[in-house]
Amino acid sequence: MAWVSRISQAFKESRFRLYCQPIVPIKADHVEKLHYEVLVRMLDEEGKIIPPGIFLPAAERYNQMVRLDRWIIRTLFEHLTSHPEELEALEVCSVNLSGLSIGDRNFTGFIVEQFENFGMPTHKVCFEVTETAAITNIKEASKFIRYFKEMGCRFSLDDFGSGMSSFAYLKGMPVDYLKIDGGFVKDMLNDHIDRAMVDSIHRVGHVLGLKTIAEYVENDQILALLREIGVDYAQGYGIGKPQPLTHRNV
Ligand code: G
Ligand code: G
Ligand code: MN
Ligand code: NA
Repeated sequence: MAWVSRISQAFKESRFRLYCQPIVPIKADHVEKLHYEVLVRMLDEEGKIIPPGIFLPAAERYNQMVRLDRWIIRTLFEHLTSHPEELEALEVCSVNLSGLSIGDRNFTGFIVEQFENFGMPTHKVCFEVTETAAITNIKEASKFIRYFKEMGCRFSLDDFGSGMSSFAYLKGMPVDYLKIDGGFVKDMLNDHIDRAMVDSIHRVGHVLGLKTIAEYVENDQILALLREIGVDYAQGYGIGKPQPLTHRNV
């Protein structure tokens, strides 16, 4: 079956699922509430998971990305507001937005409507925007970010260091968190260049007043190195794997 019909079929048959992966403070001197990133999965006709690296580019190509981002936000807000104990235990959840959604004329209005309809607290939502999406569409992205920051949401600049960004763009980006690209983090024990990249991105982030998050933290030695550098938060298989949102322990 062609991808365009596979994706619309998946919408019809409710075969998208929300997963979440914890983001934890590295220098925790006190217990904080939960922070996790929400990640989408698609099931095939037999219920097997199709990796996002496969279906997201297809969704993008066939104009289904904005629809999917909308589905994710609606489903997440509905889930959290109908489980008050989960919402209470939550510090903030990070939601990925595609560049296409940020550039979509009606997307801002849609999100505002979802916050209102569900009574979802704006301060419990953080939007993740990749540096590439932010910079390709810098005027729209800045406008979008300022609007929702004003409403109380937080923002992360995702995959920082892997795309077409430079530190110069960072200066004008009104975000709260800088996510250091996992590609540098996962090999930093053996690769002194990757280690220097993580260190540099972290330092510039801190000078700009941003909290830093390292992705792809796969083991305790990496975590120890990040603690030494001073990175604020860690996410990765060594901390916790993505889990279905509905089976989370709170
Ligand atoms: O979940 P993970 O395996 O593999 O995701 C791979 C890529 O897909 C990552 O870059 C991630 O940001 C992106 N991705 C995962 N979930 C979502 C989502 O809900 N929305 C968007 N826009 N991208 C997502
Ligand atoms: O681009 P984004 O940061 O949104 O992507 C998050 C993706 O990274 C998720 O798809 C998730 O499955 C994947 N991921 C999370 N932790 C690890 C890890 O420790 N190692 C690797 N290789 N991938 C990870
Ligand atoms: Mn992300
Ligand atoms: Na990322």
